[in-house]
Formats: sequence, C-alpha cells, structure tokens
Amino acid sequence: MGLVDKVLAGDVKAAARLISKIEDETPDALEEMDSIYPHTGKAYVIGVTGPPGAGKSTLTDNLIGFFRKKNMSVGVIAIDPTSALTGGAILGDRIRMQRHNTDKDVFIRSLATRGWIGGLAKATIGAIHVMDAMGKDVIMVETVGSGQIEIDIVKAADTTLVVLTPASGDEIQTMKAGILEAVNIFVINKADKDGADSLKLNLETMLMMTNRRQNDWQPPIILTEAVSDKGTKELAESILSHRDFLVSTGEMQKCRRERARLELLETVQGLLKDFIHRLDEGDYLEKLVDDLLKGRTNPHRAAREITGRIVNELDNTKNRGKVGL
Ligand SMILES: Nc1nc2c(ncn2[C@@H]2O[C@H](COP(=O)(O)OP(=O)(O)OP(=O)(O)O)[C@@H](O)[C@H]2O)c(=O)[nH]1
Ligand SMILES: [Mg+2]
Repeated sequence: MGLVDKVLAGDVKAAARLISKIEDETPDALEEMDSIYPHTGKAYVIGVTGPPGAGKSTLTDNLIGFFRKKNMSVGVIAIDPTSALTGGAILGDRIRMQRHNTDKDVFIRSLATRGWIGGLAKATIGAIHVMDAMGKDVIMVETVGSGQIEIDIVKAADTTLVVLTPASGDEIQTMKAGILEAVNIFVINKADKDGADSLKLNLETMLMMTNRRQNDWQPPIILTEAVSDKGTKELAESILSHRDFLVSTGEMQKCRRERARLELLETVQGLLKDFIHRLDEGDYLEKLVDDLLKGRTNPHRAAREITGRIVNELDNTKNRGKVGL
C-alpha cells in the first residue's frame, strides 16, 4: 500500500509521515496531496486560540473526551509559533493531552515553526487536509495568540474559540474589533479564580459594541474550569450549535468557499514569491530593492517590471517545453 492509501485507511504513522513531508516541503508531498484533496471537506475544524497558559490544551483534552463519547474521531494540531525561539510549549501540549494517547481514534500532532509564519499557516492547512482525508470527524487546531489573535488560523476554522482567563484583562484591551467579530465562542477558563464574572461583563459590553446584525451568530461567553472538566459539556454544545447555525443559514458553504479561495490565492502568492527569489538567484530582486531605496524606481513600477519578467520567463520555458513555476 502506498503512503496515501495508508493515510486514507486512517494509518496514524503514515499520516504523521505525510505531515512531516508537508512541513519540509518535499517535492513528492505535492504529488501525494493531489490524491489527498479529493477526500477532504468532511471534517469540522475548530480553532482554539488565546494567550499562553490560558488552558487551551487542557480544554482541548476535555473536548476530545466529549467528542469521543459521541463516537466522533478527533484530530488535534497543536501549533506553537514561538517554539523556534523558546523551545516551546509543545511538550506541555503533549502532556496535557496524554489521556488520549492510546485511543486510535485520536490523532495529535504538533507543528513547530521553522521559518516564516506563512510557512506555518501552509503546513497547518496541509495537516488539516491530511487529518480530514484520514476520516477525522473533528479537527481541533490549538494556537497561541496573545492580544492580536492568530487570525490566519481563524480563517482555517469553522468555529473559532478564544480562551481567556480572569487574568486576561490586558489582552482584551488590545483585541481589535475585527478579531472580536471573528471569534464565535468566548471561553473564560480558570473560572475558579477571582474576576471571571467581571471579565464576562466587560466582554459583554465590548461585544455589544461590535457590528453584529440581528440574524448573525451571537457569540456566547462560556465559563469553564478546565482542570476539573467543568463547563466542557456546555462549551461542546455551543460548538455544535454554532455548526448547526452555519449549516442551516448556508454560512458553511460561504465559509468553505472563502477558505478555498484564500488557499488558492496564498498558493499562487507562494509560487510567485519562490519564482521571484529564483530569478538570477535573488540578485534581480536585490537590485530592484536597491533602486527602490535610491529612489530610482517605485514599488508599483518595480512590481510591473517583475511581473513582466515573469511573463517572459514563462514564455521562454514554455518554448523550451518546461514548466516554469
Ligand atoms: N486554576 C486553574 N488552572 C487551570 C485551569 N485550566 C488549566 N489550568 C492550568 O493552567 C496551566 C496551563 O494549562 P494549558 O492547558 O497547558 O494551557 P495552554 O493555553 O495550552 O498553554 P500554552 O499551550 O503553553 O499556551 C496548567 O498548569 C493547567 O493545569 C483552570 O480551570 N483553573
Ligand atoms: Mg497548550
């Protein structure tokens, strides 16, 4: 059996191997993904974001428990954008979700950044596709986001939760209105600590000021104590009712269409960037940057020059019978 067939049959090791290939951007990963795509689009994707240490992994673990009781299979992608600098919290994530280690219907995978943030977003979307094709019913993506929540991940999810704690006052102050609008469910975890109720009031006031229309989804604020599994059922049920809302209003179709468009455009952008960097081994770009700095050109003119060059190169490679991009 080939790697893809194994993934489609739900083989965890094969899936892990394919995800590593996506992270490393190996050329055969692209080919394998060709056979993965037709099997995607069935899983429900939940984004879990919030400041460091808010309890995201503990909550995710509780949610795994809830979904497993409903006999749903679960995939988890734990992302740590800071891991390149700090060594990361990934170990913590693993420990927090250890309870489900031996369950063959739970697949947990960590992703670490190796370079720029765009690369991580790409690998995350790839990993979501792999878990989706494996047949996971629910995929949770945990990512750290403080203040400025990781909006890229929000775009990849059907339901986005933000996990706050009574100590999150500052994070809330710096939250942008656009982020408040993108979040579907607010969780105030560590409700055993002082200040959960006043945080809830604060959030309610902020939410009243966002531009939601009457028929829009009204994000609930759910209090949880993840360490003692309190509030898990209420949280899971509000995730499921958000899903029902998306399906019954036709928003789900719109969301997925938007996501497919974004993925397409981002892939085109990535290909173009790679292509530009390959032109004269990057000197071409550097020379244009010099010209920009010295005022000999402007970004618009330089961009037109680059796109002209790309068209030329493509014509040349086509004539030589090669594929350029
Ligand atoms: N008091 C209290 N502590 C909690 C609660 N939920 C989680 N914690 C603790 O908070 C700490 C961080 O929990 P995690 O689940 O690792 O938090 P996280 O958001 O995944 O953390 P990072 O992935 O490192 O950003 C752990 O020591 C948990 O035991 C809670 O409801 N109450
Ligand atoms: Mg965590």
